[in-house]
Amino acid sequence: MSFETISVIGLGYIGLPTAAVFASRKKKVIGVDVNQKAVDTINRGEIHIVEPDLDMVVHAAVTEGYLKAVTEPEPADAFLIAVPTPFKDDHEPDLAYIESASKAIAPVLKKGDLVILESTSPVGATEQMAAWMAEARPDLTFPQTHGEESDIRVAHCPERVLPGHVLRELVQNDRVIGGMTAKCSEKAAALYKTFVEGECVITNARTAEMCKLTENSFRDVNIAFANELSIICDKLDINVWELIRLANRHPRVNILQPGPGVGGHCIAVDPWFIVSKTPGKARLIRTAREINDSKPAWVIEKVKLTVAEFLQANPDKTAKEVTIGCFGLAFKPNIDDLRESPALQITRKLIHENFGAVVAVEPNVKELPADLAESIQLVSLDHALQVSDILVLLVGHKEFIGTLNELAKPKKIIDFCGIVNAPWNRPSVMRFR
Ligand code: SAJ
Repeated sequence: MSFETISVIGLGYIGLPTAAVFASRKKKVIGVDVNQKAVDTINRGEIHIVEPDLDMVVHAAVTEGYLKAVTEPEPADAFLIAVPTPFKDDHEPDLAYIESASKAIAPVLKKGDLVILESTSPVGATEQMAAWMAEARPDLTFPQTHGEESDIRVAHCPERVLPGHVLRELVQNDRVIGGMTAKCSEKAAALYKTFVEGECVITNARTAEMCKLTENSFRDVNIAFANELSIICDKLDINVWELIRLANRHPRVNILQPGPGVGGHCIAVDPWFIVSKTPGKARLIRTAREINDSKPAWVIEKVKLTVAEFLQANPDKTAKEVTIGCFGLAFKPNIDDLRESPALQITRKLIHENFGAVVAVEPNVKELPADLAESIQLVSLDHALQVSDILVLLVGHKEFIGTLNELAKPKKIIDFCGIVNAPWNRPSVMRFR
């Protein structure tokens, strides 16, 4: 099975690295994106997203002629769809991007082509995608009606890479291959073996869809457990990080870390895809979402309580004279991604409380996007330490660990991410398991 030309639809955090890795294996890759600016950037050999080393790989792929970006699909032997799958206001999955991507490639499909859905999707989305393509191309046959005899092969192969480690994980992680038929799986596995060094494990499309949702829900439930423990421990005057560290010494206990909430584009979204399909059954999964989503509000209450305590201890001051320093704005440690970030959400809300000033430190960004720059004052670590009366520690960036313990000693500190309350964390050993 040879794939001369591979098309990747959606050149975002998953699509672009995937396109670049295929191109680095000397495959002709056509990247498709509706965003003309992103297309132009890529065709200049540059990137519009932040991911370590991706710039070099894309630059090489474009200059050697293996990767080009376009806004309209062109014929190819395999199509990988890596578009966003957000949820709507009621937490129902929004498949509009998959619908428009599958309808956009339908006119260029030909007998023998393979279409893979990589976007994280609710169970049944791959069948739905195949139905949209079949409707647009009645002259071709699809697996849902023609099984192993179909002209077009369709599979779901969810991406599972961790932002910040995408290029390594794309190659090394095992890959779940969920074909709509056995031949669909076989063809999809052959495609991924172009670069995947992990195992390509074959299943059906529905199980593959559920598998990805299960992985992220498992992490969400585990973090919710840690977050619930942190609220309980706060009441009982116990250091939750020490507690978890001790409990994790048990050979069959492995609790994740509490924080100011769960952010990012995956873990806070995907569990809802299970809940929306089986609302009465997914009780634990829903509760975990609710616990994690309510953590920022709890953090804000704790800050307000601390300000009240501070004012009691400093009766000469008023709330208007209190400066709050927020440490970290990104959605998790050591990245520059501010989207869907609980730390950012908390900082924004604190600005609207009646305090004197709120300053923020985020060592991973040089300047804030325009809409944030108006409301949040971004300052250096030293400056924040100098001017803040209360230090609100929101993200365990490596720049804060160790340094903050020492420098911040005389200040009032509220630690929501284990920077000072888990002194065994050092940059060298700090990692998210
Ligand atoms: N978080 C905690 N405590 C922890 C670990 C994480 O509060 O112990 C928080 C982080 O601060 C962050 C959020 O959870 O706000 C999510 O971060 P993450 O590192 O757990 O996950 P993501 O969203 O960057 O990537 C996840 C990964 N999924 C799993 O680890 C099961 C990744 O492999 C997936 O490919 C990705 O979702 C995705 O695209 O679905």
